[in-house]
Amino acid sequence: MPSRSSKVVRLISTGWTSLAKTTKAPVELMQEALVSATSAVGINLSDIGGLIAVPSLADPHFMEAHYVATHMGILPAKNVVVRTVDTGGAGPVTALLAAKRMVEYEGVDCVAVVAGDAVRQLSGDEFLRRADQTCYHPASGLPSPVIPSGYDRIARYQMDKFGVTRAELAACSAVMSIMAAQHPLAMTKVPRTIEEVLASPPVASVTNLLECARRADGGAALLIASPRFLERKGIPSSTGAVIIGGGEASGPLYPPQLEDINEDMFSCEQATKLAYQEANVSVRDIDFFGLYDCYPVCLIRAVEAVGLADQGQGGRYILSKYHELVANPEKRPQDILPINTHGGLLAFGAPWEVPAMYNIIEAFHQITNTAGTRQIPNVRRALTYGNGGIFSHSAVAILGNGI
Ligand code: MLC
Repeated sequence: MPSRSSKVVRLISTGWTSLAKTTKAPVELMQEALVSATSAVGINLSDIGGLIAVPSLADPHFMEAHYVATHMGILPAKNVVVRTVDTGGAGPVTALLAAKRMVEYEGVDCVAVVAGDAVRQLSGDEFLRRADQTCYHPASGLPSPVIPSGYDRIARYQMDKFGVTRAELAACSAVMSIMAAQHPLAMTKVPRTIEEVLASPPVASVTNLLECARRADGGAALLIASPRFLERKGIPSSTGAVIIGGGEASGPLYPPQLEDINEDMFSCEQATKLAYQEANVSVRDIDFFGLYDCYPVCLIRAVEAVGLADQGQGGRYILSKYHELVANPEKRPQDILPINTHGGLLAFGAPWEVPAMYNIIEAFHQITNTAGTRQIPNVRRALTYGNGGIFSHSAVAILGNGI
């Protein structure tokens, strides 16, 4: 474990906007979230020495971070460095780890990470036109909608190779809806059943509408700082969570044909292994998991990668948790399943590349004991995972309470 030395880097504050459909531009959502994060710890935008932004789909810009920093008046300024990170939906976690390195090795004392998008603002056709382009390649053989079709291919691989069932896939959405129903900001207010998920309109061969990441608008921000910054600003040194380790790995932008898929294309296992190594922890040390769940197979593979279930058993694990949740309505969901207490992409809401921010923010709330009715008792360490493209990038960060 890291000592309380000058090398300790903390996630000191988080901020976010509502996920309701808005007419605001992504950059405005980012600014709203960032101002909420800075005011929570009594600092100003001028205190920020570094900014990392992830690009939006609704209003993309050349050098997104420079655009955002200029729009917000963070630039021009001396000694401010900004960077755009593009690892798809893994972006926020990649950015969190990059911010840690900026503090550790580049002498930046306070770094902001921002993400925002407004994909609900786009018409369905326009959203698909843009989304289809992101993971498209003529050799992929993926029909529109390209992203759901890509995940569908992986779901079929998982069914063929490991015997994952249709009910196990649907259970992921049902379980996430049970979690979301207890979060005031979540888009999904009412839990759904496996039967309802299976009865929703088909989008691809083994993927229905309620098994797709839920399109949303929204912005989110993180503040990462050194102990020196906290001291200078008179902020208590134990504020927030310590970033204790992380790992990343990559896969292809689009999956091979079904018959050619093998385990080589996946990257979450390697990213998690590296993160556990750097943080010097194992699955038994993690009290909360913020796992990417844009489609059920992503969640199923994630519970296996982090070690909550053996390889090929992730679907069974989630289905058994669904039955346990339904059979025990008097129990708090987080006492049955310490995963995505906010409801994830499938049920909380998914503004394109923003959602891994929510995994991090929920981990922050759990670690700082501010998760309200969703609080898991005594959270000492939390794991957050972001996935980009169609299993094309995995970033895993482990946070701790510093004790
Ligand atoms: C959709 N709806 C949901 C839902 N998904 N409701 C509950 N839970 C969900 N998970 C609702 C919508 O709110 C809407 O209701 C209605 O269903 C129709 O949805 P739509 O999106 O307006 O429909 P349509 O235009 O027909 O498009 C359907 C779709 C699209 C499946 C093609 O929604 C889609 O592509 N979704 C996936 C988005 C996605 O892939 N995101 C990136 C994930 S990959 P109402 O009442 O509002 O009409 C990733 C990695 C990365 O995260 O790098 O990005």
